[in-house]
Amino acid sequence: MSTAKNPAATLRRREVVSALLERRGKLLVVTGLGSPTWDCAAAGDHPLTFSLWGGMGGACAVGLGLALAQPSRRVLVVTGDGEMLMGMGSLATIGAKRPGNLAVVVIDNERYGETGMQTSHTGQGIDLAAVASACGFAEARIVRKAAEVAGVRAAIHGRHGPLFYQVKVKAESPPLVMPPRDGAWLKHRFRWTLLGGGALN
Ligand SMILES: Cc1ncc(C[n+]2csc(CCOP(=O)(O)OP(=O)(O)O)c2C)c(N)n1
Repeated sequence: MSTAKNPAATLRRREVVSALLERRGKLLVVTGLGSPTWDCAAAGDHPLTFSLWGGMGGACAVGLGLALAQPSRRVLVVTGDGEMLMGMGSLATIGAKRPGNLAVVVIDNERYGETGMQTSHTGQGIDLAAVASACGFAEARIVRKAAEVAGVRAAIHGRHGPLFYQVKVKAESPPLVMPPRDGAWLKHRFRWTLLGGGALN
């Protein structure tokens, strides 16, 4: 739904995600299922990316747990508006725990892209950034312009959180780029890289 308050999106999801993951350093990344996972894989497979292949609604909860367990590391959740809507209660829990090292980026195409581009709630005026703001996030806003993306990346690495960015993107389906598929292997690789080999004993 394009209105004066909600103009047609111009940002392209792959460009946004690859810019956000540029020079990511020690950043820990959790990806919401479907298209946001393909976007992150397209930016390059990485041992410190934990991809959720099917757990819809769980990305923010996993990111919160990670942020609490690893307070000296920055944690980024990259997810979709549909996935975020399913896990909306996690925003309240993040607001209650207020992890300063957690950022959430919602790639908002206003659609359930993966299952046929059905209009989601954000396409009918529901403002997830306002929900995050009401839940006490340190910063929560909608992002529409390419010029804002570098600032979001800088905030992910340095600003005291929790942070929430709802990035309005065009509804498009770029070519699938999939990360490794085995969930147990992904978890072990992540833990090994983060904690060292002893963590797997
Ligand atoms: C519990 C559950 N319900 C439904 C699905 C099917 N499903 C997979 S991806 C998806 C849509 C995700 O939409 P969104 O998070 O907005 O991502 P997009 O692909 O639009 O970027 C759905 C409904 C699922 N995997 N799990």
